[in-house]
Amino acid sequence: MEHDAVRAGPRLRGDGGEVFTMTDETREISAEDVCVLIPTLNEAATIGDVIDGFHEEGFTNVVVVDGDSEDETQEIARERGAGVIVQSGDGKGQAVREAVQYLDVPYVLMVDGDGTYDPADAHTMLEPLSRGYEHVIGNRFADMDDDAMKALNGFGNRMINRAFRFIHGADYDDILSGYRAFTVESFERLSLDSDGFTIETELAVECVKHGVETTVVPISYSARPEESETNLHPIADGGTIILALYSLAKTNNPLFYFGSLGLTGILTGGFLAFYVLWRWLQYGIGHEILALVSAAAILVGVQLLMFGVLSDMLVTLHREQRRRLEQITREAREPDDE
Ligand SMILES: Nc1nc2c(ncn2[C@@H]2O[C@H](COP(=O)(O)OP(=O)(O)O)[C@@H](O)[C@H]2O)c(=O)[nH]1
Ligand SMILES: [Mg+2]
Repeated sequence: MEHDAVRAGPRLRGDGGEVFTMTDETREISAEDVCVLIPTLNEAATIGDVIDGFHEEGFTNVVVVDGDSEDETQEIARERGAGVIVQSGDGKGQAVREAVQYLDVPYVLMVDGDGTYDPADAHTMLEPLSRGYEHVIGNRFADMDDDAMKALNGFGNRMINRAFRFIHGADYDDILSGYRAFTVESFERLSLDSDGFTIETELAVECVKHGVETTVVPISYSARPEESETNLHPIADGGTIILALYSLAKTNNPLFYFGSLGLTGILTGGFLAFYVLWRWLQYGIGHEILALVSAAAILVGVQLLMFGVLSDMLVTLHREQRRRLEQITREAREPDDE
């Protein structure tokens, strides 16, 4: 198991230490090999400066994937020399998935169009890719302006990161960060289907699941300028993100997914059983129906728990096999190493 833990980055499940299996050679990443990908929806206030910022850092290939903005976003982007794609569907997730299909470079640097991320951090973001990492997350908590995140959003973010660590067993510090650098090849290995703001969550979970070499680098994060407005609704989108975290656990950590359902059943049944027993002993009143419900809840709960244990075994075996397959593929690709 420890190799699996390795490929998924540092894990907290206690199933192995952190030993990287990457090659020692580093490859130089030139700016031409990178596409700066900016999903936008009504970002006219900031998009111009964001594009200029990346041009100044030496990135000529800047692509804006727009969700049919009602303001001047598309015109400004074209004026500043960025490529503009209009997404065919809705949501940031759909936009990013669609845009990556059109790219003909090996590396993508994805960033918000709202001016909250710093183009000067681009090189920090890309550097790990030159060492063989496949996915890089910019950690906003490393250097965040005091007013960049509302208290509620900050709290929600921390809770979500904690839940991710617990459920998916990897510590990525800031899974909801919009600043990402990745190889197109690793992106294509992930099975992504989220449309909206769950795309970052799905990226993080899929990286763990598919053993994408992932790392985190510190970046700075500032507030949106006054005249620009977020598209994110903290309560609704926060809820969707937490639900996504949980439902993605089905194939990544089934013991948690089914186990938590099972435990809920067992605890509810146990509580009912206790109540029925107490009423009968104390007052001589019998609650047949409740007793039946309690027994059913406990039975279903135990079954779900067992199902979780079995699925966990399947997932573990599957990972083991995938790791072997990957090893064989690697060895087949480098036959003259020995
Ligand atoms: N193409 C596209 N971009 C979107 C959509 N919704 C949000 N975005 C962009 O995705 C980025 C992140 O969204 P933002 O509102 O900044 O979310 P926040 O950073 O969590 O506050 C911004 O550049 C938005 O303009 C959408 O439906 N389509
Ligand atoms: Mg943003």
